Amino acid sequence: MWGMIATWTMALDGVTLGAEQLKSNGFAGDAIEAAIKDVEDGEYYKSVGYGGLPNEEMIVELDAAYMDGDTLNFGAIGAVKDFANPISIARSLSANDFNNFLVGAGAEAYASKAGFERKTMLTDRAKIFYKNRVGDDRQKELAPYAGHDTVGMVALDAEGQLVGGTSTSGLFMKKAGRVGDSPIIGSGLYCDRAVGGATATGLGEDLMKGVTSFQIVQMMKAGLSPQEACEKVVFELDADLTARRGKSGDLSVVAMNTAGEWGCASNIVNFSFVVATADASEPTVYLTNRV
Ligand code: SD4
Repeated sequence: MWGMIATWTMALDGVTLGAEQLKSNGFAGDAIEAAIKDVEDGEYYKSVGYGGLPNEEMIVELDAAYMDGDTLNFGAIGAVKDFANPISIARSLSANDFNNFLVGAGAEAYASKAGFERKTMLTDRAKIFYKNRVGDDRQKELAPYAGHDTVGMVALDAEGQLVGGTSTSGLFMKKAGRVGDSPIIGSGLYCDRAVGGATATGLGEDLMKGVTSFQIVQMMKAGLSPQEACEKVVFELDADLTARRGKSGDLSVVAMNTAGEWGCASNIVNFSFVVATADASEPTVYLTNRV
């Protein structure tokens, strides 16, 4: 059995690439890196890599994480400017016993020294989005830009190895230095080879309040199916935040267990995600609606 699950329709080409590798007995970590790089290289995704929308200073700052469910090793970066493939930098940090999560200038110095490709990630198209919104957003409360599309993926390979990754430019118009849930192990991503993996997209500040991805994996460990675990964690967090604070931000999650069973849940309409499994002839895009 092998499988792969990813947030948002834009991941379809990347998942197709990753699934090809998994089908020919490739390592889940290689499938994750190839699939997320494909999304990072795409110019038209609002919250990932090249073309991702900038912060309030018109600078693209990128967050990413990689986690190996076998060793629980992880690598992560936050608020990194001008590198083509944050997921590859995160993956390389996962080989260490410490210094696994680097941010800002230190992360950039590490990536530069390690020879990762530098690239100007702000596109003309993203500048136009920025110029159209600047002025308005400085006065508004931070909110996820409508149509946000952070990528998070979990892959299970034929050997039973489970790896996950995330990559994002975070929230459009965020403050310089703001880091969301995506590189935070347990919030944006968690993988345990003995159980399964989960990843999240939405308002990082709220996803972090629920330590969302870790919770989903814990629920699966306690015996829930991936679908049950995703629904329990997302809908309980939504209800809890609404009861305590009068509102919840966008919360969307996907998960896969070590049997290749998968699940998803979202508190928004039309959250899309992509699934590839050994049983299906090709990767499929699904849409979820909260009922
Ligand atoms: C963040 N969770 O930085 C990310 C945003 C996101 O699609 O998921 N956008 O808070």
